[in-house]
Amino acid sequence: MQAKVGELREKIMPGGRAMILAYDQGFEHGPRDFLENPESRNLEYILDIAKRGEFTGIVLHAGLAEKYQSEIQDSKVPLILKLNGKSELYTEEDPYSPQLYSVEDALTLGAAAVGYTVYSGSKYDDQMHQEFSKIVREAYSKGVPVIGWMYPRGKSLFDRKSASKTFKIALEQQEKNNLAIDETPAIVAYGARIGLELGADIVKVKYTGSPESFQWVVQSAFPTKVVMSGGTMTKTDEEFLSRVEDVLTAGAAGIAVGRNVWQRKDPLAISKRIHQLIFGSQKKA
Ligand code: FBP
Repeated sequence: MQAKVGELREKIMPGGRAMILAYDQGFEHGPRDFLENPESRNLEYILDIAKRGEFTGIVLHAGLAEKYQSEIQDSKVPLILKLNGKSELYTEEDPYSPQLYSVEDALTLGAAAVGYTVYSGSKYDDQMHQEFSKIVREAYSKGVPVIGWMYPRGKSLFDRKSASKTFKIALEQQEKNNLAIDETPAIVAYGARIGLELGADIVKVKYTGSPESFQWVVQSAFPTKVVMSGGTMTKTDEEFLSRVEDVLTAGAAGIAVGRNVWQRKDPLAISKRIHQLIFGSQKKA
């Protein structure tokens, strides 16, 4: 099974580099995310970007993966099935994102990998750590790589009530660098490390504001690979591209982003520039 995991890992991360298109926002945030570029509501439009932009994977929930199974296969863009999810409508400050589909469902849909969001720091984090670790064990027994969306958050962090030492370090970093608490290197690195400890192949984490701080995240997760999550669309293409450069400099494997690609006026243009940053030097080597 190790060989199969390696084979599929190479599919979504050729040569150790990943450029993944995230498209689970319709569930996580709702159709409001499509207002910026209304065409983005349509999976066929998104698949076309993924294919022509040479993305190494597309993240979907099971509904779309099932309805567009043949189109996804024809596109040859590897499917990454997101196994858990929650809507933004219920604004519980301690989030819990329950598992909705199984590794077996992912295999039936032809997925090359599975993904799961872990909100460490939420009062429900034990439940998510447990679900995630079971998914990892099952996925490995079936030869499927796992990506952890490692997003520490919850009331104790946001209300500044956490008594943890990590939180105290994070507060200092927040004040010094003007970052949100869940973007501080201490918190992001802890989330990434939990991903490693629970067995993830790849962890997807927030940007921490600089290549130096992101390097600590990459080092904390090693040998698990790290990809940067996108967040809301930056004002300019350059701003986003410079983040991509930063994380690559820090040793990240690449990115797994959505809105910063498909909300733009010309998603393909930015995709090509991202591709050049992630794979350009590799091809020359
Ligand atoms: P974006 O690049 O659009 O931010 O997508 C990355 C992602 O992790 C999605 O996979 C997920 O739907 C969303 O962010 C979750 O966003 P939030 O941080 O608001 O929970």
